[in-house]
Amino acid sequence: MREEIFVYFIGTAGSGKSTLTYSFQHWFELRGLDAITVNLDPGAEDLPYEPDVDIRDWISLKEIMDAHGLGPNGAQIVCADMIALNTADIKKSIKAFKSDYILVDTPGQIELFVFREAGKYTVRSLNPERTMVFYLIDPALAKTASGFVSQLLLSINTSFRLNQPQINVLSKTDILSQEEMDIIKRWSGDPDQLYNAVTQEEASVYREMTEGILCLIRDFGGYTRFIHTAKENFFGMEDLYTAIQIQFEGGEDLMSD
Ligand SMILES: Nc1nc2c(ncn2[C@@H]2O[C@H](COP(=O)(O)OP(=O)(O)OP(=O)(O)O)[C@@H](O)[C@H]2O)c(=O)[nH]1
Ligand SMILES: [Mg+2]
Repeated sequence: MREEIFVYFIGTAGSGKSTLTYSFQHWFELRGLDAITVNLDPGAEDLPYEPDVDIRDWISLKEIMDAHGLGPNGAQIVCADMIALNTADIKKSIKAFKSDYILVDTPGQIELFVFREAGKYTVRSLNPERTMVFYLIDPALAKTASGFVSQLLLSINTSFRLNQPQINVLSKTDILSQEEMDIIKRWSGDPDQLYNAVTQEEASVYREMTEGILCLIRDFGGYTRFIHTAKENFFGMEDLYTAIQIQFEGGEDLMSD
């Protein structure tokens, strides 16, 4: 049996991780392919899907808050570290499904998964050889050039921390006008246009810093193609799937098996 592929959706709070997890699994289902969903957010409320494996079965944010007298932020940190303590059980649960694709929805606060060691440990423990990260960029935070650059920096930070194949996804594209979309496309394809846009927005004192940051983005994949998604009509799902096939199957489509 072929080993399963882990697909992580990571991004800032509200960037659309849970919605994309739901849409992508639904897309798989409609094609007769097998994918399960894993919720790794102990504080998740009202998920748009019913997770097949749910961290909330092991860890409850409310219980941690009550037991340790913590507020939601402090409790989230304790929970994030507890995820790592439960990876063996989570892995067992996932394996029991014998599914080809494991779609992993990560905690709302990106820092809990990306900056703390627990996230890295979880990814490594589940399956570091067959892991792919889709980094979600929220268009609401990418409409200005400096906002867009900050998002790319967070994406690079995620790649630096987790060290896995990673592709940027511009989520919720339906909230952008055609003009806004065109501008973002220009920025993501042309370092000079992005540089000019940032330096026009910001005072000249930032020029040197901007140059350094844009070099970093250029050198570490910031100008690669984005996958565009939106929750209606499964927009972008085929592209996500193709990216996975290219990464792991050399472009061979598992649907043909
Ligand atoms: N217009 C539009 N709204 C979307 C789309 N995807 C998600 N949303 C909305 O954006 C909000 C956040 O979506 P979620 O999927 O919960 O985002 P998340 O990243 O899981 O959020 P947290 O887990 O809280 O960080 C919800 O109100 C969604 O309905 C989309 O493609 N288009
Ligand atoms: Mg979510």
